[in-house]
Amino acid sequence: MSAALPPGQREREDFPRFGLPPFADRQPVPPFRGSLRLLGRVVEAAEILAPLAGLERIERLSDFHCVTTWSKRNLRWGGVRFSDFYAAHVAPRVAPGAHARFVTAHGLDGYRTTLWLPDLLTDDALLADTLNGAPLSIGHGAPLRLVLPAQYGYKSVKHMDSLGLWDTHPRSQLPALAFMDHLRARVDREERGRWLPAWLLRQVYRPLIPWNVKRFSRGGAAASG
Ligand SMILES: Nc1nc2c(c(=O)[nH]1)N[C@H]1C(S)=C(S)[C@@H](COP(=O)(O)O)O[C@H]1N2
Ligand SMILES: [Mo]
Repeated sequence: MSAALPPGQREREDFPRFGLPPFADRQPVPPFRGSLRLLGRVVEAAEILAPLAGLERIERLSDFHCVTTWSKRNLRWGGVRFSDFYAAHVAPRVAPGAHARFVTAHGLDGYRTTLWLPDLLTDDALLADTLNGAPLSIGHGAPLRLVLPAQYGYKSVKHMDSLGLWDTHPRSQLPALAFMDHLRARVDREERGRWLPAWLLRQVYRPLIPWNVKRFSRGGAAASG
């Protein structure tokens, strides 16, 4: 028995490489350092060389919901809880008395998104390096990605190489596209974007899916040779 999908979502059988069009051709090329840099106003700058090492490994089954309305069910991600990583490596470096409330997650392809820290400290927020029992492919975010099943896919940053910690809300990366970026992006509340209603964003995004899937499959092929 499988539960109904969240409002406005439709199931896909495949799990395409996907994202924001400007990043389609920017798939990073190995070898990867696999480290995570800390940056931002309220944390001591640092490079964590082996971010998962020594932390409890877990596997979690979850559904993945892209804001453009496609969902892929039953993905088995492996890695560590983001909260464990945070407790081990970030919290000890937060400036005394500072309020770490916002996080920017940055990918090697230049992609970036802003998150509300409590959304990263839930039990199902992962730093993942495997998918369905195999090392993460480049298309799906090697060497390391966020997996936030309660949020739309645009918060699950692939190829993550740095994290920023902030006390005030950082500006959007692409100001012209700020309407697409809801701080929390909760799937069950259909927080697809800022300002515009969810029903409108559904209609705008849905017809673009096939075009973008093609765009990203070509972009991935080009970047990996
Ligand atoms: N680094 C990076 N992370 C990203 C994106 C991106 O373009 N670059 N796109 C986001 C969006 S919109 C989606 S739906 C998912 C797609 O993940 P997938 O390619 O593994 O299907 O990645 C998210 N994380
Ligand atoms: Mo997405």
